[in-house]
Amino acid sequence: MTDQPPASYAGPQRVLSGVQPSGALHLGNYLGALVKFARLQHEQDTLIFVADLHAITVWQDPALLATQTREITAAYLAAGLDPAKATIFPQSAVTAHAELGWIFQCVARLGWLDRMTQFKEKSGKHKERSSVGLYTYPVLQAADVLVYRATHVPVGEDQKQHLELTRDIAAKFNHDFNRPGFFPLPEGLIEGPGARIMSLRDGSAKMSKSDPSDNSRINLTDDADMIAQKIRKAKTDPEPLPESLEDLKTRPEADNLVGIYGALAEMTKAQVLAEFGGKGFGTFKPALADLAVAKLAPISDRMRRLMADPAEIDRVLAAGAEKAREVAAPTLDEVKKIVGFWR
Ligand code: AQP
Repeated sequence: MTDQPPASYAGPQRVLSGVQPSGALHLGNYLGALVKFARLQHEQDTLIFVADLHAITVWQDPALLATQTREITAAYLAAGLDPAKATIFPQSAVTAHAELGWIFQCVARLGWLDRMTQFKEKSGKHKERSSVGLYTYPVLQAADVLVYRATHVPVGEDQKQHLELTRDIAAKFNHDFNRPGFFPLPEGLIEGPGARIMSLRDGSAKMSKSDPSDNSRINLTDDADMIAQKIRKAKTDPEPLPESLEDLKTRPEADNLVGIYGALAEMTKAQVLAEFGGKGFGTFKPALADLAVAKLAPISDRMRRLMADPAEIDRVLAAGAEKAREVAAPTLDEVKKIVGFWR
């Protein structure tokens, strides 16, 4: 009897995610991604990278990119990632991402990429002038995940569609090369109170690094005064906070601030409303500002201290890259064999 490969992925469970070094991190990145990374490292084998290959899909000043990579690493460490538990590394230091990325470009279909809403948002009116990389970046993202055969991907809600694409690519590869179960179909770890933090200036737009208004976001590097000022200026309506979740749904800005309070205090929105329902923003905003400062100030302090010792950050990244290369190599080797490349 010949050995049949298992019909579904039967390998180890593994967590993989990353953040682009494309600007200062904000509260959305922290709650939607970093908090989850720090929790998951205690539960599963966890790899977290700094997505510098993704960052250059839009222009990055070469004189700043390495420093920005160290800054993201400092944010990871300040948010509680421990290099003894999680593998932390720069994406560009593991060439297997790009190699598998190319193979996946030949697996993914143009029609799949045409449906990606993030490209439409990011390229805006200047599609023809966007880099090809910006268009194909979800394919590289599939390679980021699958080169480690990661089974779980903690991300914010904006990445849901890209994760679906990763699953489609994995399934098509497994099918086309008749290797059922070779790649896992990874699951997103998206749910949670910080999955979609919205802009402080517009409750219908997500908080984003590239929003031209700095008042739209709370940066992890903002000091206490700045955080309080941004929350004071946050767009709201004149009504007091509602008593029920139902009434909150029709008030996007209030909903966002209640969600932020809940995520920072580890409370549900219902619990926040039980405390603040019926009270005006004159009461709620100062309470939110105090909470945000109490939670974020220690993180920015730690980031500053870590950034004062870039050599230590480089040691973390170099050691992480070596470990990541070791994990990725056997999968890439096997893929090359499966595809039929000369060896
Ligand atoms: N507003 C958000 N709420 C919750 N999670 C968010 N994330 C981003 N914005 C929010 C999550 O943060 C992780 C890292 O994101 P990224 O830097 O790799 O890319 P991004 O999603 O493009 O982040 P930005 O801040 O919005 O950058 P720009 O402005 O460049 O587009 C991801 O897990 C993301 O889901």
